[in-house]
Amino acid sequence: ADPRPVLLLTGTIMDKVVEPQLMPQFQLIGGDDVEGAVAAHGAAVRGVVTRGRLPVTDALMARLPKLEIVANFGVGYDTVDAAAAARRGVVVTNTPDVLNEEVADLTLGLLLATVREIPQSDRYLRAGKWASAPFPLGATLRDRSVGLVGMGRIGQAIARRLAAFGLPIAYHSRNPAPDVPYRHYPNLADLARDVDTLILILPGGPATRGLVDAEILAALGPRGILINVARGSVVDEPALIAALEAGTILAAGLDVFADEPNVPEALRARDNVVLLPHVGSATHFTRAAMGQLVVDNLRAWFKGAGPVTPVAETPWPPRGA
Ligand code: 8YV
Repeated sequence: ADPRPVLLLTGTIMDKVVEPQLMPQFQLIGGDDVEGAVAAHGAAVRGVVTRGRLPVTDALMARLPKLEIVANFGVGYDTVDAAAAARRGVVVTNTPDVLNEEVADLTLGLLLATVREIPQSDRYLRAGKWASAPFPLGATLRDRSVGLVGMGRIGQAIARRLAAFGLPIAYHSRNPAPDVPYRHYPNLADLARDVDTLILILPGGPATRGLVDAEILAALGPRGILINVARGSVVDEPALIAALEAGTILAAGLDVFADEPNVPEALRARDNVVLLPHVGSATHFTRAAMGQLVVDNLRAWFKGAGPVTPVAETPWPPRGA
């Protein structure tokens, strides 16, 4: 029998970085046919590698009795039931830190694109409208103050950039972040009322579902600009569309959506939104680093050295050990 540990891949992970490195050391199953692989070999699976397209639920883990580790490609692991993994003694890893600066770069790009209407200006020029009239004057960053929702590692990288832009910064998160000089708001509605620009960079999942709703958008107000580089689930998307249509807020820049890759026509048809296809970390450089961290976690785990980057729900060594 093949002594290599069996890993279940829930789809393609990163066929130029991850799979070629795993292949010599592991038996890879799944990919295009997860259901078939689980039905045939579920009892042998010791690791799951996922990119989040197929959720790693408690029900899936129940069919993998030898499961030890779920390695998530991505810092956000809202598609993995980490609490259930913890109950089962399964460690979950993600890919933190290696994408902080990349996502923060893209966030500032999306902020500038939205406030200064960069894609709209480009469309205007291409449509041949420049010769008849200059592009209409619009909003600025110069009179804005920014509220970050989430002040984790990526949030802090965004805040450093905003500080260099000379913008006032405040933030909301469940607990104040240590060593952060900005004002902390325990209540999101209060933050939304006090700023005119909100940037969402917090984890998805049940705890934050629908956090930005009609009330928060109303508090942000008619000058309001919403930037979301977190998860689509954090925003009540119909409420956002209604707010953009009614002028409750001014504009939005979105890299993430409720039902990716499906983006509501109501958003696609609007001119006061900038829409990106979830590209926050999507560069050769950073995706390679993320892929390498997935590989490093699996290699470390299966040589008995523990995970490199376990998530908060499954600390290593385990609590009480
Ligand atoms: C990836 C992300 O798009 O890291 C994350 O949380 O959202 C992205 O970097 C995704 O996880 C995998 O494709």
